[in-house]
Amino acid sequence: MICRSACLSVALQRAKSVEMGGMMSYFHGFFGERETRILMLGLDGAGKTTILYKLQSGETVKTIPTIGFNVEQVTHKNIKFQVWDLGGQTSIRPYWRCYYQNTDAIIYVVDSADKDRMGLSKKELISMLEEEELKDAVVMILANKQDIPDCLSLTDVHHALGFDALRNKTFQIFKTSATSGDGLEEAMDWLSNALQHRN
Ligand code: G3D
Ligand code: MG
Repeated sequence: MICRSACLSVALQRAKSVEMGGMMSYFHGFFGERETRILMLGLDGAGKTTILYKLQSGETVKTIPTIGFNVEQVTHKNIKFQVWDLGGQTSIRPYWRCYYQNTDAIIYVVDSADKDRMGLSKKELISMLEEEELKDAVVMILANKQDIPDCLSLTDVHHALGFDALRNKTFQIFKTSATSGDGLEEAMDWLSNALQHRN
């Protein structure tokens, strides 16, 4: 019931997509008529919204107010990006499943400087990857905020998240700084290639 109303909200928003260009053009055309669906997830404050704005070129990101949580969404031609915060809200998890179906890729964003919540970020990543609907999705992890002094290195972030949940996945981890944009192009390049070769 809860899930159905959240899904309805997505359906209603579908007509109001936002045009964007920039790095999204990486993905265009690979799937022909089929929509490419990418979820960007991570704890609040990890840098997801900043990345979303960097990826597209100056257009407004649409926030869909759904009971319980907000989903940011941008759609460019046949590529749909959906973004929301993970972390501790077990009561609203049923909503999330509405957005999992037909997901091609997950971008999981980690604040490399938030050492205190690295364990929580790992826990959320593991629970998400256990979802049946996401089992075939390509996974890209962004160790973000690499510009902050004393942040965890790429290797340290990888260790902190653990390797078990990512076994048997098409997976890669990149270091990024969303504010400067450093590392984003390389990461998106890998993702578009991984998606292309998967089909
Ligand atoms: P979220 O959408 O995952 O919740 P946001 O995260 O994109 O809103 O980012 C949270 C804060 O972190 C923002 O700062 C943003 O500017 C900052 N941030 C995002 N990415 C980076 C990065 O790579 N380096 C640094 N130094 N900061 C980053 P404010 O001050 O607006 O809360
Ligand atoms: Mg945000």
